[in-house]
Amino acid sequence: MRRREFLKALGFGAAALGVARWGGAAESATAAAPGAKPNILFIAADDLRPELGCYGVTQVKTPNIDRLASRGVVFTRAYCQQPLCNATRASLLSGLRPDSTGVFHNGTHFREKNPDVITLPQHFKNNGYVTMTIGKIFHVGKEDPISWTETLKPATLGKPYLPKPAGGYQLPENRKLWLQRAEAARKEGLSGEQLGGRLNGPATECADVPDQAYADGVTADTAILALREHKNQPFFLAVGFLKPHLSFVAPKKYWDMYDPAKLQLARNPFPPKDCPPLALTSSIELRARTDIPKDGPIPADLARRLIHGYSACVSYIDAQVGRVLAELERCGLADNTIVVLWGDHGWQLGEHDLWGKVVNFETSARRSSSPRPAVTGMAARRRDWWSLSIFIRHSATWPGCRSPHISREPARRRCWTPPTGPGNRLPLHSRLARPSANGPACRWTRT
Ligand SMILES: [Ca+2]
Repeated sequence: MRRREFLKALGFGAAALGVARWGGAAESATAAAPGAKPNILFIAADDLRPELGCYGVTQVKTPNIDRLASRGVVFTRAYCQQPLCNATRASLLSGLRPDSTGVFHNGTHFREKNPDVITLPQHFKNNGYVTMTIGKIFHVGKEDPISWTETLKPATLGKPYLPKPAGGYQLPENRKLWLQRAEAARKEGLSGEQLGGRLNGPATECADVPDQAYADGVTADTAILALREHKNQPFFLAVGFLKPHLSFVAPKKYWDMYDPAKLQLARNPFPPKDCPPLALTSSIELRARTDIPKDGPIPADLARRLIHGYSACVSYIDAQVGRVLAELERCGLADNTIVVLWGDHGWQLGEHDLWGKVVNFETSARRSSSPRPAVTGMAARRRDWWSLSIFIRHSATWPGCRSPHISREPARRRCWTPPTGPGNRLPLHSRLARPSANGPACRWTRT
């Protein structure tokens, strides 16, 4: 897609700027003033599969995201560069491929190898925006203070905090278990990945608590407060939700939205024919949970509970997205705000007998992407292929910025040279580094 086409897709054509009123049935369109700076609401969800109502999936209930998508552009063929949090987020936020960032694992900070890279929020900051972040945008522990005017402190809308979550849990028995494990790990002197591998509890939790009992409810509250405070200046507000990442913990009311007996289990719970073992994963992220067998098959009733929990978490963040969008309207900001919603990669929910990410199969590499243009009548579905870094590179041309996003792919030697496809077209590809290999997955066929 060329620059002009991308701008058109976002609703910003060369001739005129349409402005829509969020949530209203009747739309109004007005010409934007030259040089206007639309606000950016940049919402991320961790490990969110593109299995939402707006993608034609009826099993998962996401009315707020569906409503957002109905007024924007849905990318139905968006793929991550790498199905792992840190690598894909470093790629997305820098506009550079993993070959260029040098970030292939969760342990590397992208600044170590790219000290001068201009990130997307940094670009907006350099162009006169107030840039704010709350929750997980960069990978946890790999934050980038220079990108932000302000890193928001978690706050609630006057409601008291519940007891500080222990490992993200709220049920007393889960909190007790997690704290015991944490204390034991501390006495053993564990650190780093060893400590992280020990700090786990059960894979799911269904507690009858308010939204603010878990981090994402507080993140939504904090974003709402930020909208109220900064509504009179151009802003780039990044809101990073932690769910539906493991553990699948969500308030009971979101679990109650689903009848577990009606949830569809994976239709292909077996490895692909002739699949090399290197392409699979041990599902260690799930297996490390205290209530999950360390090996062997995942029983159907457990698989159903996991899918139930994942779905509840998706509906939980959908509700938080809805609360933030409602505030956007209440503050009178909806007419001049571009909303982008994205997931960092997919997740295997039993497909190919795998649970988790870190594989290159479709269900891990494909991701959610639904930028909402501030323009009337731009509901559209884009079936052409997108990768995260391409998406952000095009974002260099977003309105409100005087200069292009300056990150460029340095002339580094690629770890892997993608072959050409039909018509000498380069494929879109995801990759995943194993200790002994760097595994690419190519996609040529446009469907
Ligand atoms: Ca993730």
